[in-house]
Amino acid sequence: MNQNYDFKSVEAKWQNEWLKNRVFEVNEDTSKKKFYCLEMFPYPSGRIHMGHVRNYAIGDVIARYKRMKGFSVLHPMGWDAFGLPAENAAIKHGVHPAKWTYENIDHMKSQLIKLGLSYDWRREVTTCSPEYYRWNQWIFLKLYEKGLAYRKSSFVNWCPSCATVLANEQVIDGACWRCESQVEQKELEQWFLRITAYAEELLKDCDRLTGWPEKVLTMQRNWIGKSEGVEVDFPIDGMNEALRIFTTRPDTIFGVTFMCISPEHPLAERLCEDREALKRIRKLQREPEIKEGIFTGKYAINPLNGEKVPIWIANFVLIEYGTGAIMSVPAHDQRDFEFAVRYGLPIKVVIKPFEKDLPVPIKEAYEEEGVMVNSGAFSGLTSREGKKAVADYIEEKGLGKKTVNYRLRDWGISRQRYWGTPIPIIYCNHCGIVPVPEKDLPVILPENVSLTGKGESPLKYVDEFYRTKCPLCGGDARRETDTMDTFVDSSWYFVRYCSLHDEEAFHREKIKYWMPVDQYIGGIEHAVLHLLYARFFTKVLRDLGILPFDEPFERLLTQGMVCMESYRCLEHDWLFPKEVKDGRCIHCGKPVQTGRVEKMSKSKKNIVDPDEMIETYGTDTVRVFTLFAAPPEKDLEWSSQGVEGAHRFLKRVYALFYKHHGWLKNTSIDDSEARSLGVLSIGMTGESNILSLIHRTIKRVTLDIEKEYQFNTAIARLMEFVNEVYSYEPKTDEERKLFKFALKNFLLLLSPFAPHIAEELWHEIGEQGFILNEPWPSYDEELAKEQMIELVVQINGKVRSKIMIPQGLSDEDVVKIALDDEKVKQWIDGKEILKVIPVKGKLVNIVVKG
Ligand code: ANZ
Ligand code: ZN
Repeated sequence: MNQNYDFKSVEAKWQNEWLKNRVFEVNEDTSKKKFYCLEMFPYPSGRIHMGHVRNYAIGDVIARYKRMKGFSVLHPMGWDAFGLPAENAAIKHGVHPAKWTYENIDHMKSQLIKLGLSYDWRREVTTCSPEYYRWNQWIFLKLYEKGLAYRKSSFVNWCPSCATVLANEQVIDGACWRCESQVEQKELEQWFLRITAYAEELLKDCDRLTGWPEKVLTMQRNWIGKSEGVEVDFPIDGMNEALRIFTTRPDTIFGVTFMCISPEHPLAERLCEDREALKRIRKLQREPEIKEGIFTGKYAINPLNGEKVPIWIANFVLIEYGTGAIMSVPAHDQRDFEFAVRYGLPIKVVIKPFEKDLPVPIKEAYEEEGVMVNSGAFSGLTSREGKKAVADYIEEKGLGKKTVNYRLRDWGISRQRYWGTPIPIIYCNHCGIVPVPEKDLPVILPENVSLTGKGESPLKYVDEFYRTKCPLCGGDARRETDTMDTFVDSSWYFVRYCSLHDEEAFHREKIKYWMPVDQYIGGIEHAVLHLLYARFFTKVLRDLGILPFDEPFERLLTQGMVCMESYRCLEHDWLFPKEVKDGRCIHCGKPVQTGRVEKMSKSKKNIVDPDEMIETYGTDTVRVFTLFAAPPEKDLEWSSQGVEGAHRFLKRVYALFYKHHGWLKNTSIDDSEARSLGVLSIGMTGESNILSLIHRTIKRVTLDIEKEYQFNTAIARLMEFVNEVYSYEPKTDEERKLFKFALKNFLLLLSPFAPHIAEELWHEIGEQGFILNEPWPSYDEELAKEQMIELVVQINGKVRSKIMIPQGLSDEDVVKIALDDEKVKQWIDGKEILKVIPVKGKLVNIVVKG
């Protein structure tokens, strides 16, 4: 055995062995229960960053643990390989997006292999390959057949800087989610997927997703945004026409003082003569800060009280929501209130608070519940009763009907981009829109294009692609030149992993065995977009008879961010951590300013490069650090001391085994022998029994993993174990046997976290086969019981309390327990503590003033 922990050769050796022996390749094994562990696949941007490392390390621990627990584990990886950055790189550096993408994939794959991740690479999915995207196209055709894919002209969110359409979900506070430019409105013919057809089911099934974080479910529910209300027809004065509005507050209908319609409303042009004004309002749509309107000169009649109210066109009324028209009740809706104040429109109170009166005039809208007033026969009802009573009345009299509305919009998937899946549609002058016949799939993305990055899709200028023949009449026709939103690619990739490349994409048997994903792991930034689309596609594929279930992801873990403080020099701006030495800039020697701890980002240079870390400390250290520094769902603060600490721990593990390797190799012991020896209570120190120590450790580590994947505390248990046995010297044969038993089990527990060193030491102590194929150790409740000892607490030399505590706690924990003790508190409360001295985990001396 090598005396030093040579992590480089150890890690390279086992990565090689694993690949050579194809240990991560998995096939359907009906004798075992399956477990599908999936991490969100990365965009091949060029290099792995620490966020990836954390995401995949978490997944790898789960996969390895489940494997040892006897599951047949599917753990695949792939590339979300279409997208804008490849095109931007092409424009900037003159490389073809395909070349750029595939080179990045090569490099990143080698990085993932160096992380020791247990992927079955035979299943690698690359979304930009025709053999993958042909199925995007196939799904699109199926959606088209079912009327779930359709084309319409509409205003779209347009990012002028990316020169492309953005989905509503990709617009954050009016800005592009990628480049943060101000988003504009532009009218285009677009393809849409009818996700709204599944709105109710997507909402309802949120209740079933008990393995998802509540936060994510709330975001999904809000995004779908179901609201129940009524549609009411307001006749337009002097026209044979009614204005239909949607409201969730029929109880306020007697307070209507004006109406507002969207500038896109079909009646807008007929009601408003001033075309210029209308144009101006249109431009201001989706600018939540601004409230602009124009009076049409026309009036509507409130069907409940016959009052005539003016009709306005307002920028804040959305065409896609409800009916695109609203009844405005300024007294009870703040937005209407501000509009009324701005344009001097009347405000009429019809809901009074239960306890008090509203000021006259009111200073803001009263939006709470209350009692109806000035509301004819309905006055006196509570607003809650009124909602129902007025809605019933409206239905009875045929003035309107109760309806449900969803915030969710259909998903616009057309992108004026090159690097994406071609939409399999042909336009023929005679036959109109013609879907590409299934047998002609895939529609291959041509390689020879010139990219400008602006405006229309570059495919328009590739004649061989653009000009084609109509599959129906054989006449001249054109292909659709837009490509699909890349979120289509990631909406079903988890299904593709179930079968191998030379097999069909939707292999029923294999899908039935592997799906759904048991554990999905990824960033919270995908809480609405990706996860909602994937749920939608799952339901669509179910309805096509392909998937025999309703939801793709049983459990979801959203890991926290990897954060770090940033450094800035007056002279040299942001600095990488390695450009700072002793608080000074290494370039100019000026003191640096330290910024707050925040997500690692290139712009602030508060990043550490995984490759460098692996080079210096090894993969196992990087894994242990990221897993130990915080529970998976919490943010993690990168610290070089922390990395050093993780590295020291592994070195200590290595040294411990090195110290004993001489006899370990030739000593063997199994479970039952260990038990019979264990009752002899051979101890290290006389109080702790090594057999119960290892059982306790197995129990704690297992429970920590089982309960919410608390890997940080699990690793802490392993560290405690090493501390306890580090200086133990077994003397007799029996003591040696028991110690070997403990150490062997320790390695099993360590192996999901630090697989390389565990594998190495496993062989060094004379065990056969790969440790990763060993079963996870089990524990005995009786043996795992905590051994309690009495902790004595002295205050100023007098014994003041005796507390029973588990043995083997750290000094820090013991002090905490002592200070929290009720009896102790009585003696120290309000006094200044001068000193606290823990002694061997059994005694705490507290010295207080006075
Ligand atoms: C009258 C009223 C009185 C309203 C009141 C609210 C408060 P949710 O809950 O999100 O569904 N609304 C309806 N369609 C709209 C559109 N296309 N653009 C902008 N606003 C629209 O919101 C429903 C409420 O939002 C509706 O109820 C309507 O205003 C407004 F004291 O009608 B309410
Ligand atoms: Zn035709």
